[in-house]
Amino acid sequence: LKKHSSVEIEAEPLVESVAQETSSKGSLVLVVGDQIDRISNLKDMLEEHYAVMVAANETKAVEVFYSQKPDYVIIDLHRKEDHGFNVLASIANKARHSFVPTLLVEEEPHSMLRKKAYEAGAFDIVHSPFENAEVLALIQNRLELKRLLQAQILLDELTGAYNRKFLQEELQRQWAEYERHETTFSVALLDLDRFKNINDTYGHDTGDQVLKQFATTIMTNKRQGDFFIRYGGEEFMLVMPKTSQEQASLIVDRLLQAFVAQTFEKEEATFSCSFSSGVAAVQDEIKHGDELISKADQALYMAKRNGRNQVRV
Ligand code: GH3
Ligand code: MG
Ligand code: MG
Ligand code: MG
Repeated sequence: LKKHSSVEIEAEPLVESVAQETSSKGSLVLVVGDQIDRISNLKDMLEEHYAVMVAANETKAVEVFYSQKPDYVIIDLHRKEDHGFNVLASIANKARHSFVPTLLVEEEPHSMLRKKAYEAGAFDIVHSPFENAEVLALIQNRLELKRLLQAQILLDELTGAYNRKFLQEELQRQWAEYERHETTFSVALLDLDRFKNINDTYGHDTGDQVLKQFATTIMTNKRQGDFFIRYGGEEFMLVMPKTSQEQASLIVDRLLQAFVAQTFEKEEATFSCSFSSGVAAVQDEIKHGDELISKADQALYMAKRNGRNQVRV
């Protein structure tokens, strides 16, 4: 007998929403300053927890900031205040918009300098010499906030899947990777079957619960490193790096089996749900991410026409 998991719609929360792992490479901290002893103290302290890059002058600092996209920036003002403030001025806007906190290390505390620094966009200021543990805790707090804010703008609220903003960014990353190394990647569109019926029969709330459970099923069963995105109402996408069309179609088929094996219970009724999927991989004739999605969409259309509950390439 095949084991079926069953989901009580009226019962308390379903499975807790599953967070998708982001790339776990840890945070990158950029340290700006030219006083060797002070910088090496900072570097030693940080390197136990983060990847660290050092920029000794203004030009280098700005260049590294825009090319390496650090998660956190520390500017050691030392006595050359102007350099520090110039760096801050050059990065402040971009840093704010990508939630990158900036920390100034100052040598002589005076409030006008601190006021100027905050106005220029600095998040925090510490006075040197400082307690390593305290500054590390400060950085950790700020990085945690950055992570939460970023999650907020890239995740779909209902399902916890990534949103389309994330999709755009990820497709660009995958495309760049493909052009550089010719590593193929695949996308799949997943569209719930006859979902309107579920809403019409059991109500919108139940429809929402099914969407959540669908997302949870995909996120717990997908491979680590694949990205699951809410593309539209009841339409989702899986981006599979370094994956051929054949592999991708097998993976999605496995996800489909996992999903259809589940039953939902609403009051006296028991029902299950399926999805249809169209898979496409990058190939020479595809010149743009949109073309790839449109190819997957055509395959999805065929899957629907052919009776639903299936994966097509
Ligand atoms: P098909 O198999 O052809 O895809 O049929 P379908 O009924 O799934 O497709 P259709 O496009 O006709 O209907 C999709 C429905 O999904 C209509 C819309 O109200 C519903 N829907 C979209 N987003 C949400 C949502 O967030 N919550 C709920 N409950 N329903 C949603
Ligand atoms: Mg439809
Ligand atoms: Mg549908
Ligand atoms: Mg649809």
